[in-house]
Amino acid sequence: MTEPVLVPADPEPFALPPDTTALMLIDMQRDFLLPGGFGETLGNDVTQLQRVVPPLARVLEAARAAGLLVVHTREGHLPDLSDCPPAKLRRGNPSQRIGDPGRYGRILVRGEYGHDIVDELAPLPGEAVIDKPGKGAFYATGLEQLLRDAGITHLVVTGVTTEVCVHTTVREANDRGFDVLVLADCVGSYFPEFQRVGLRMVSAQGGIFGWVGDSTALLSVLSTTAPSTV
Ligand code: TIU
Repeated sequence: MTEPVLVPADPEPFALPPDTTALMLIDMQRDFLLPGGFGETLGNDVTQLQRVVPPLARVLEAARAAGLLVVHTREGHLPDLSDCPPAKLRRGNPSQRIGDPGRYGRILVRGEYGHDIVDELAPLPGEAVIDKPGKGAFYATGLEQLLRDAGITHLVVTGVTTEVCVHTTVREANDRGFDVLVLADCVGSYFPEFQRVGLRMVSAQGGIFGWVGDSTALLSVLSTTAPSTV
């Protein structure tokens, strides 16, 4: 059992216990990040999300080296869309809908190229990949059981988008008793103002949903931890 390390964060340093902390990468999928994917069909500027990849790749490498549990998630649906609520399918006025053929295969459908994670952050064999039909990673998935079975108490949350799937997951995790650190430069929104306010909403009111730090702060302390051998 290694001692917690203190990560500089708002509203106060985050005491991170390396043995019971998981790194979560939310929905770093081609459909959200690449031109022509689902994100762009919703009318969004995908370049806003691409800046997340380099710092997150550094955090992923450091987390693996420190022996943290790594959990990737992917938003998407079964090929027959039976797990996609009709309201989600109809929502908005996208040029293409979930399940339609897109530049990277059927949009947000499991097994398609666009549904999978960008090459730079590809899961290693053995890393957990949680497929989720909703915005939150706990809803209708085995995530909570996986974390409990692994003895996880703390989460470092990264990914896209800040105010949608990251926020929903952070709130779900907070209600389940996990301590959550969000890395500001490793989460991304299509909307700069949502990025700013979304992060403030996590750490305001004494950390109502969790803590907010950044990759530099985490990397400075993770490099001092070694994987536990017991
Ligand atoms: N549209 C948007 O901002 N996000 C999503 O649809 N899913 C996730 O955030 N992953």
